[in-house]
Amino acid sequence: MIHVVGHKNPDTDTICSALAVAELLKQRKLDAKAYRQGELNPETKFVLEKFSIDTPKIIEDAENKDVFLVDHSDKTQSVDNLDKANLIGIVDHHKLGDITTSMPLEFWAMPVGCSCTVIKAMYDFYKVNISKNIAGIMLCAILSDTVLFKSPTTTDLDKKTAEELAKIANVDDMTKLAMDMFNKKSDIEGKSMTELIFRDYKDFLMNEKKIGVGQLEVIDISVFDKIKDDLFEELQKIKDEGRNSVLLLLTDIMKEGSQLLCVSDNPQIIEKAFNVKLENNKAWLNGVMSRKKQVIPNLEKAFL
Ligand SMILES: [Mn+2]
Repeated sequence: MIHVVGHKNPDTDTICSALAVAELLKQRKLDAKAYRQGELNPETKFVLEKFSIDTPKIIEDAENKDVFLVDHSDKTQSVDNLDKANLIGIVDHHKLGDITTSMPLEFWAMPVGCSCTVIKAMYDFYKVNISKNIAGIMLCAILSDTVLFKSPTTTDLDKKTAEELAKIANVDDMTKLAMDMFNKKSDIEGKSMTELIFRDYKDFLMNEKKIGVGQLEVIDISVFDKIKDDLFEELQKIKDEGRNSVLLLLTDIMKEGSQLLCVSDNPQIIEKAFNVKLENNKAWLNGVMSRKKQVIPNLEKAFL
């Protein structure tokens, strides 16, 4: 059986992509099932409930399994023992990571705003119809990853694909659906610092240094004012586990920018990466909404 799975600390795109690819593989008469690596965030829970889709089961080890990866190609974000798995395929829209294979595989990657945009192209390629509920969660993934088409990662294909999926899913107000989702992720009441930081967090290896980058997208970042000291304390703990730097982006969906919180052994490299001066380990990054397009490339260049 093919285990379809996205990255650790799963977001809406990674979960919905695993479900959509597993469904496509089944339609292609292959035995496949979606899995997840970690707990669902409140936005993803809302999306699966809305379209009546069951939560995928957890996968912890890839050894001797047939695996199809979605939404990543970096080992640090993938399942343990991936090198002992049989990698069947990858669908992604990030930078190419460090995963390699010894066998030929199906590999779909496009520089678009969402993995589900690529997956829609796969459905079209195989001439497979998308069910109403799968179309609904794929649409939500696009709205989430592109932040309702505001993220600079958004392409015309994402917009066109979202329109097509909305028609199949019978969604007549995409903006309302997106705002319902963003309200879910803006509710941080009662959440622990660990849960918040790891909700959408990725580790990267840059010049042999481990760099962690988390991101929280909310409608108004003033919700974090009262807990910033606690966030910093937790960031320091995560850094002390053997990382060179840990960054947290507090992204304001309405102001279309992010406040950067950072603890680092090399703060001057972080300043160089974003061309800013850190004040009390913080800086406002105007217009920065996308980790993959506006944050990781800058960091990789600065850490070279
Ligand atoms: Mn994605």
